[in-house]
Amino acid sequence: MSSRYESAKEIYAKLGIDTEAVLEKLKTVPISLHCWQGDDVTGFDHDGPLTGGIQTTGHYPYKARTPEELMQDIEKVLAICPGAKKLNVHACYAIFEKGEFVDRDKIEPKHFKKWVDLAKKYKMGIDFNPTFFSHPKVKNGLTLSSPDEETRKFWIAHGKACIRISEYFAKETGIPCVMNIWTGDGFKDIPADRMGPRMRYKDSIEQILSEPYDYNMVKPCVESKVFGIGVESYTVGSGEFALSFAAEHKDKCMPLMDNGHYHPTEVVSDKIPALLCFFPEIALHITRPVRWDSDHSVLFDDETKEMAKEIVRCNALDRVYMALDYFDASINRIASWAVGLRSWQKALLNAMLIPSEMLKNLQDEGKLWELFVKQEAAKVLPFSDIWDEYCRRAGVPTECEFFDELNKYEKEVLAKRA
Ligand code: RNT
Ligand code: ZN
Repeated sequence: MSSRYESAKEIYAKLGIDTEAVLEKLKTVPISLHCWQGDDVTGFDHDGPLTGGIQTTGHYPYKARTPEELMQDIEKVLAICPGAKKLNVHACYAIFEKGEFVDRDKIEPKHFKKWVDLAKKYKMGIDFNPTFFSHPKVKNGLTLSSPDEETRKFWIAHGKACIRISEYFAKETGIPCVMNIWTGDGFKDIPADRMGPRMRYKDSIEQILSEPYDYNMVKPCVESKVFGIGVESYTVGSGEFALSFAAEHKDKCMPLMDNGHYHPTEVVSDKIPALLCFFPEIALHITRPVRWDSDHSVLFDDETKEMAKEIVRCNALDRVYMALDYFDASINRIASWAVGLRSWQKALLNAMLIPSEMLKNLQDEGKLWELFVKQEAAKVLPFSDIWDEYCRRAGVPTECEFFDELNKYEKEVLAKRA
């Protein structure tokens, strides 16, 4: 134990915070690691471009090209980040035998066995996502909300297949599987009918959720979005749509908020406690939007800290499913992945080290300028000494060692891929 940790521990103890208890708790909180940062959301079931209003930008070399390379990179990220993790897999990451192929409406658990093997190796759960984009059956930009019945049927079948695969993940790992429904359905220009696509989307999701599953183990959620690239005028799955849908089907799904999916001055940190008043559980996609839903890697920045603070002080660590969702192709992808994961872990630790009870009391007693001063004081407590200790105990690099570790992997593994 470092002397810096010892002295920081005393400082926190004076504020009523038991750093030992915090470190013990933090390491049990799972964060879902998105497989799609490693290959720019490409997957293994198609050769076409990324569609659905999302975009990766940049041409940094060494992207993972095969399941083996992607898993190798994931294992590296796991090895250099502390704490509990889950894997987050998209349906387009189905792994087929040589010469085998089935379309997305026909995928089965066996196509994801290798993901289960990886998860078991690290005692992790798996979250899942049907892939309603980057596919020839996206017709005129629409999937589950398409007026074309054949198209809609195909995508409903895909959603149902994904429920069955989610159930397989939950059974194999013994850990609930969060299955997120997001589509990029929408229009570039002003639509003539806004309600029709939403009614069809509602019906489609209801049909998907009619596939039998145990809600204790399979946790479907509906992700909303304000707009996407090329889909600027109208999004079928808007904020109001997704929230209302989840509220109406509370016994079988929950809302998912992605903090890149709102107007720039809206903050998800404020929405978390609002939703927790009504929903037993909610899900998050944690990202960093820069001017648009750019999906930059998460940083230890103000809004990230604020989101974690809300989860912790609402005492909701077991009510909020936390998943990362960003994709940066402009820098070393492992660095982007791991910095994002560590940033969210830091944000949670930071939140757990804030004397929230004391601050809450000041608010309730109306001592607002004392609160103002003490909230600022809390920001400069010796957080980094606790974080370094957490990393040391987990056997992962501390901040000072981190770059060298990434650089070594780039030289020894990634650079050989070119
Ligand atoms: C897109 C959504 C969605 C995707 C992933 C790949 O804007 O955030 O969650 O990023 O499904
Ligand atoms: Zn998302």
